[in-house]
Amino acid sequence: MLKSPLCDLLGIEYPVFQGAMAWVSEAHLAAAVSEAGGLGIIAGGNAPAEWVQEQVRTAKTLTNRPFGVNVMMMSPFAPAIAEMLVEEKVAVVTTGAGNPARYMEAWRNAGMAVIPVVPSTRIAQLMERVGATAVVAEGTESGGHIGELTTMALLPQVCDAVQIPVIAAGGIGDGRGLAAALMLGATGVQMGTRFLTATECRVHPAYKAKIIAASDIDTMATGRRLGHPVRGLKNPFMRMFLEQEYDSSVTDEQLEALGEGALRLAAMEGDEQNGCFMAGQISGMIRDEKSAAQIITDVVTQAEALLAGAPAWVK
Ligand code: TUI
Repeated sequence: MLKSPLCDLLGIEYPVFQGAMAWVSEAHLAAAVSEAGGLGIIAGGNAPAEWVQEQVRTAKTLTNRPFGVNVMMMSPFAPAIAEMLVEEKVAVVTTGAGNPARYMEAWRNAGMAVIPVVPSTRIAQLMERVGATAVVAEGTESGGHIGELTTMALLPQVCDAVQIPVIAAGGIGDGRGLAAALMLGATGVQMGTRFLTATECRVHPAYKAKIIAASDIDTMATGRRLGHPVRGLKNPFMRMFLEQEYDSSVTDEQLEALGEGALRLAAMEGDEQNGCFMAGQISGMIRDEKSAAQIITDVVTQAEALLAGAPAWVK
């Protein structure tokens, strides 16, 4: 049976997180993943604290197991969400797209596990210093807001740089990714794109269909000029954005404005023309929709078989 210290640390059965996805991972998906023995994570995204609180309360009615909430640090609602999470005594908080140092003391005093997502060893060490329980090292293969390093290069370097547990994210879609991540020093994995196509995920059906139809080369990153690149499926919106990005007569403010609301259009309306379908590079590996429980069972079973066969490599 596949177990890691992360399971004991968080009281979960399998070392598998469902990555937070703004406009996508709400109470039903998160609760299904936690019920299946992983860690489901509700995405705060840019939503108001009241909406996130509603999701937390719904998830509590659907599972007695631990689940998490992600705070997107660039959100104007981040301070209110941070406070609400303490009130609700959420088991795990993950953070993305910024530095959560100012909330760390309140969260840790409330007994919460705090697990920032980091794109570099420098930020991993900063998070450890300010009291993080663990970190998610996220490679550029991920969907959404990304760093520059690949998971293959980032993960062992983060593992060497900090003493706290490291969870791998980016480019992981099946048991091979889980087994490899453990070999690179991780204590678990986080998957976003794989869980976006879970049966319990309430995203627009066109979003799931686009991921299932995607091949290995069907994602691209835009927004490098703005300092926060975003990976998503190639489509008219992403091509238009890239074109504007290379046009020096377009100001950064105009470019930022172009991106606003595009993720909502993808997730809620399935708008192929104007939506930003954030997705990771493993989109090409996903062939079907299946339940969160099936995803976890398949990933864990495959990793177990690979790891059990590993002695054959050593003569
Ligand atoms: O946060 C993510 N992925 C995201 S957030 C998101 S919502 C969004 N929508 C439109 C534009 C931008 C965001 C969609 N996907 N991943 C975790 C992550 N965190 N990647 C990179 C970072 C990060 C970056 C800088 C973490 C910390 C950090 O610290 C900088 C500092 O303040 O020192």
